[in-house]
Amino acid sequence: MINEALGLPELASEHGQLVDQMMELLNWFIAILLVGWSTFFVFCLFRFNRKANPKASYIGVRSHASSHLEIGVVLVEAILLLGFAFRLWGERVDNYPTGDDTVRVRAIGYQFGWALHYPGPDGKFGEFDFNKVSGASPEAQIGLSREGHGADDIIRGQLTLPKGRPAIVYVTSKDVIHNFAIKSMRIAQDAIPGMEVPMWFTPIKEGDFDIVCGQLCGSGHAAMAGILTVVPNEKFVAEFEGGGKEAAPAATTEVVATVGN
Ligand SMILES: [Cu+2]
Repeated sequence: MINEALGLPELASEHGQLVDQMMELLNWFIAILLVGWSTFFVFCLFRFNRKANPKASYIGVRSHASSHLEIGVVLVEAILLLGFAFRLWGERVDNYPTGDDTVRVRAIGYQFGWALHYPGPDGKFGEFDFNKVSGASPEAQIGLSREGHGADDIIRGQLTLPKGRPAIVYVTSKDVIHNFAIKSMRIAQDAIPGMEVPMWFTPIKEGDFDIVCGQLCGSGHAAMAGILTVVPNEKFVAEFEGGGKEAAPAATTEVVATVGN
């Protein structure tokens, strides 16, 4: 209820329900704290004003009510952390997708955009060649080599994923720290140069969802907005996995890569 009032983007991933539940609880908890402490503050303004207390008390409060309140707050926070946050985290870590239907994509952040790198029909990512790096296109940004496994790789400026299949996005950066954030999937991961960190989720709704850069990364930070398009599986297989045909050896595979947005 509070989530909707705060304008949380549409939920479109399998695990997102748990994230929303936790946010809903936290928002209620914070709302109660806000009302409680604000009321107490206003009460103090009147109860301890100069007129009611012409002479200052050097002893102060003797009741332990505030300590008990504080202990209560700590307890509720411990329940939130141990009961909900840890459970959510445990579920995330335990459910790392390993099945054959898992989609694998690399997301490389650069100033200022994202290159989405699909392994193509052979299911294997190509290598990189530093001599090919330039700013001409998302493909040139990462300097993909078209030799070997890279021959059939597909590079896009936007992300496309199939509905209902677990997806692992390996997030990294070419230059500074970015953050690959897809709010509707309730997921975000820092893109750190030199590290490739997997983040995974299962889209459960077709449609277009916003991707943003979640780390202030320079003057073009706001331009790093992208779109995740969730499509039916058949469409994804036809476009990114060679139509489900047996992968041909890389050397003879036709180059199906398209460049740009
Ligand atoms: Cu960025």
